[in-house]
Amino acid sequence: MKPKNIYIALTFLMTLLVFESAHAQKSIPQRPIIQTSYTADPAPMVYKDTVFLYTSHDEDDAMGFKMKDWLLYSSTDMVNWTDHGAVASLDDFDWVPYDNGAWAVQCIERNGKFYLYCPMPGGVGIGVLVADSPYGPFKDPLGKPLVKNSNHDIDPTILIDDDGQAYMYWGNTQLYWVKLKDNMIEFEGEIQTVDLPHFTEAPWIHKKDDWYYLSYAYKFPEKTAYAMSKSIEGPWEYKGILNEVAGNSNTNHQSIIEFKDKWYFIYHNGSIPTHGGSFRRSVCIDRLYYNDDNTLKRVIMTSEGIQE
Ligand code: FUB
Repeated sequence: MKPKNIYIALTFLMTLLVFESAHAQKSIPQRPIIQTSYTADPAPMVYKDTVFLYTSHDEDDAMGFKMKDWLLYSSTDMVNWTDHGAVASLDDFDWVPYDNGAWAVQCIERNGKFYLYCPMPGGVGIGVLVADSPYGPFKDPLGKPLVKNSNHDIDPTILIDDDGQAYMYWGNTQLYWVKLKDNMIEFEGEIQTVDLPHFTEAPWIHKKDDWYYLSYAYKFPEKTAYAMSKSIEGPWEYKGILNEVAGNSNTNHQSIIEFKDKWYFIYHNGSIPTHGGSFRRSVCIDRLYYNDDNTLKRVIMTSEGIQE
């Protein structure tokens, strides 16, 4: 090869390397907390001195949503996580007609029992499983959906208020809520609707002091927005964007907890190198902070995540 051609080839190679390296940096916004499975839709439950993190599970070869079971991880410091494997799956519901559709769950404890609310898309509904331990085994006490209200019955979020009344919010494009009886497996009263700007899905309710916060996936690709209220029954006041689109994933699904006097914002992105994406997602965690007027500071997604 002529020296001039060698020079051109080397210049081309260097340009390619610089481009690839810059691209790789950009496509890894955060090192996910779990590197051994694709995990999405994080639903943490603080119980005693432990965070139990239930997640959806994207299959390794998924090219669209391919989700069959729900995984559990636990931590006592938000840095080190123990893998408990799959604690529930679509097979736990006799009435579910398919083997792909294990979407975003949430688990909540009441009187020593653990209730896992499991949405199945396409109008199949939201089922509930019950166990005596956060690790399961979970059983279906109803043998039918708890919610079968519309084609939008996904993404349940549950909060037991200080007076003991339990509430469930859920929905996709339309947000619904209903009171639950003390047994946690029946409705009390009628299903209500709430309208929030550009509500897509993934509602999550949390409470701090005397404020209720309703965060949700906003538009598509999904950012996270939130609203606040002095009552869990609303009216809700829209407060703006809480987080930007997270790297390399069209969906997001946030959750917010306080653990050992710190607040955390838990979400998913598609950042596992090479193979991560909108259908092979990974759970990440960053800190959440409040302003003096109780509104939320916009989340800063970091590449380090939680380190201490
Ligand atoms: O993981 C399946 C669906 O994608 C969830 O139910 C939504 O919140 C979105 O994350």
